[in-house]
Amino acid sequence: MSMSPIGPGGPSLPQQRRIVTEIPGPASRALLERRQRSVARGLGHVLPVFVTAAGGGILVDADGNSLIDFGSGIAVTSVGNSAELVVNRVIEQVSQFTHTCFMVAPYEGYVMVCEELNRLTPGDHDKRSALFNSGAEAVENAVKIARHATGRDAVVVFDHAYHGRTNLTMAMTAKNMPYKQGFGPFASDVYRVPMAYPFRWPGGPAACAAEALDVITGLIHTQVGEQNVAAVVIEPIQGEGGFIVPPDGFLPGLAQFCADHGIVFVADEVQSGFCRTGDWFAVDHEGVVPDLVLTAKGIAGGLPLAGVTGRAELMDAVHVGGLGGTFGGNPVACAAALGAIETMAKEDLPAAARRIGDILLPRLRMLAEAYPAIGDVRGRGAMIAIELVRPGTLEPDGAAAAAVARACHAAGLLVLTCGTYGNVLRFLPPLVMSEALLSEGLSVLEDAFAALPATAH
Ligand code: PLZ
Repeated sequence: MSMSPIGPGGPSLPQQRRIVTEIPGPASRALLERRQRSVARGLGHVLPVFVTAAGGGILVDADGNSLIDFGSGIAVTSVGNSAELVVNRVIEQVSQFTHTCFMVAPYEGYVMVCEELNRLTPGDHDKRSALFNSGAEAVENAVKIARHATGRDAVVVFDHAYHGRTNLTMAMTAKNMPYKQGFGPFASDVYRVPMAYPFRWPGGPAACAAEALDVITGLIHTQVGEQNVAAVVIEPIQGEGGFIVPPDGFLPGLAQFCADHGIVFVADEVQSGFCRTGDWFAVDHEGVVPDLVLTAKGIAGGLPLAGVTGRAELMDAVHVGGLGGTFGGNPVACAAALGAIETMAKEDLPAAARRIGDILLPRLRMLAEAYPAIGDVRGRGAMIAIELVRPGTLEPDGAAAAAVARACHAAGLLVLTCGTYGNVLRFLPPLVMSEALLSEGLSVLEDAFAALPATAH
């Protein structure tokens, strides 16, 4: 097969911002009108430009605008959009066969992805994996496995957590609007405890790890009972909830508590995994070895795939036929994952993510000095955020975050917001983004702050 890029997209797309109409332009606006008449209102858009091609860290829209992508489709296209090895493997697979259903007649690609997951996830214990379609499905299945293996019901989750939009994962997700409002009743036996959130911890960041562990283990003891807890599920760096990085020592302490009480420690690495934070997995930073690791998003370069990987004795506790789904581990998605993982290893994308952090963090810290509305600069690798507040307070300023995001969008930089209070701007560039493009994106962001009304800073 030819290794030359195939489409108008892919890595050969010029890595340059180029704005030729207002954003969104007339072609996108016309499509948006069709969209309003045909697509359910419940699906929102961060930036309503209709994409026609994408490659590396650039999105091209229907009006011919080229935008810098600091979102990666919510942390998915870490290897770049339409990455060469992903495209080649997908084309090869899609022309061989598209689907059999792994539960009907298996194929090697599924096994290869599981072998890779078992090899790459933390710990050298015996592991097994199972593949699904989405992050939420991975979370659902982790809970099924943990409950089956322990014979216990309770699941412990955290303030600011995001785990998905299915019924069980809505119960596990913290934020009401827009995720849960009107969608109950929710699944039972889900218990929420505080998150170690250094910026907002009442006792201050230095006390946060120890105090949070005390509060959490105390609540579990008094309100749930350790012996009833099947799993503690945590995002090692929280994503939708605000890119909250727990203080050093917190995750190891939590993992130890779980080990002491026979609780399955589940790391939801759906957003933080696959090189995003500068390690293959965010828990690697402190050498934490979860019992189960959940992956999705970045695993397959943009195709839908998710995995649950963990201790063989937990994974294999489930009876034959107890796990599955029609499309889970689809052969095309598996081929894409193999191409994405090969790219991550070949191009050393953990190092690329660290380099991105080294470029973003100093510039953002300088920006925070100029604009006291930036209350916190945080993150690791290429999972970086700034939290906006009313200057000199902890009061969240979601309006300022929205205004900055709007100004960035108008100038051709796609940024995402997040956070329980909607006041966090997050930066998730593809890990292959060039330094020049990163730097230009930061300049657009700096201009957006300069254009904020003075009352906001
Ligand atoms: N766990 C940690 O970040 C998905 C949500 C976008 P799915 N985050 C993006 C939205 O508004 O729907 C996510 C996550 C973590 C689980 C999930 C769920 O993954 O693939 O969206 O189901």
